[in-house]
This record gives sequence, structure tokens and C-alpha cells, in this order.
Amino acid sequence: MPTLKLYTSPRACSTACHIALEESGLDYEVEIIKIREGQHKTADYLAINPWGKIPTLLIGDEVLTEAHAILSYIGEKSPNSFLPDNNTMGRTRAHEWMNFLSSTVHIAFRPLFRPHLFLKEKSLYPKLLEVGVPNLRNTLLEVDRRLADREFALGKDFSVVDPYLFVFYMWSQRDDIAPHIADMANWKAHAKRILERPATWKCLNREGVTKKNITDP
Ligand SMILES: N[C@@H](CCC(=O)N[C@@H](CS)C(=O)NCC(=O)O)C(=O)O
Repeated sequence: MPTLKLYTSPRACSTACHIALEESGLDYEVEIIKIREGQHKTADYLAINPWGKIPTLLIGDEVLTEAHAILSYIGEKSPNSFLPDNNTMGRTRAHEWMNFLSSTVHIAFRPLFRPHLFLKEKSLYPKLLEVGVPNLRNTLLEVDRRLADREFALGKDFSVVDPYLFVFYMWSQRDDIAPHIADMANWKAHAKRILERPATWKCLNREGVTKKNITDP
């Protein structure tokens, strides 16, 4: 097995990969790259990932990016069966979830977190939020709907999809987001289950995230 080194930022989408690695039973190293301090744009980090985004997983000399791909890799290599077998409907559903999370849920936060990527003129930000906030609310409600009557994303068993879901739940609980979204009972119960797993707190603590950063899941 090649060496594994994950670059993650506190409470970012990369935190899902961090928790999945901790759950996986694989040996790995981790380096915290603080986006808020611009550490993802340093020459040292850009030499590893010129795209300057988190997460990156170094697999020996191989550089793997994209949370969906990294989580799939971890699930495939883990001895703990955290991804259903290839050629099963379970595996297909895992990809359905991870693609939905990376391409739709992650991006739905963008107008609220990063309005400057859409508009130069700050005075127009409220216009962007007029559509961005309902879109985020509906997208998050769709996640909640898909979690009805199941303990974990894929049913009864924990998989690499679950920490990915958990990260976006944390984002939804931020003080600047929570007032804009509806109650999400299924997702809240899911987040509680993930927080009960020792690997979750181990990784959150390593990233410097404390209970104070997560409001009452
Ligand atoms: N499509 C990528 C998105 C990666 C991404 O945008 N990561 C964020 C952290 S959640 C990041 O690196 N932000 C810093 C930036 O965009 O400058 C994935 O799913 O891994």
C-alpha cells in the first residue's frame, strides 16, 4: 500500500476525507492547510496542487484531488467496507450521493459564502441572495428528504458518503446560514449519529474545531 497524506482545512469539504481516513483503518498522515490564512495559495502548497484547492490526497507520488474521487479511493482501499462492492446498486447510489454533494450541495452555498465569485459590485449582493438563499434552502431540504427513514446515506451501514454529508450539515449550522434554512430533522439526526463516532471528534479536534463551532446538531 502506498503512503497516504491528506491536506485538509478546518471544517472544509476536506474534513469529510479526513474523517473517512480516520474511520478507514488505513495508515495516513495529515497536514492542516488553513484556507482562512491563505495557506492554500502558498508556493509550497501550489507545488503539490497547482489548482490551490483543498482536499488533496498524496498517494505515494500520485496527486489526487476532488473530494468525490478521494472518498471513493478511501472507500475502495479500506478494510472496513465503507463503500459497497463494485457492480452493486449500493456503489451506484454512493456515487449518486457524492456527485450530488460536490456538484449541487457544495455549490449552493457559494452565493452566500463567496458572492465575490459572481459579482464585482458589492451593492448587488442582496440581489444574488434573493435567488441564492431559496436555492440553498431547497437544496438542503432535498438532502433531508433523501435521508428519510435511513440511519446513514446508504441505509443501515456507515459509508464514506456520511462524513461528506456531515460537513455540509456543519456549514448549514453556521450563524450566518442557519436563520435562512428550514428545519431538517432527518439530517439533524444523521449529524448526531456522525458526531457520536469517535473518529469524527478526533479529526475535528485535530483541525481545531470545537463544539462551539457546531451549533446543536
Ligand atoms: N470540486 C472540488 C472543490 C474543492 C474546493 O473548492 N474546496 C474548497 C474548500 S471546501 C477550497 O479549496 N476553497 C479555497 C478556494 O477556493 O480558494 C472538490 O469537490 O473537492
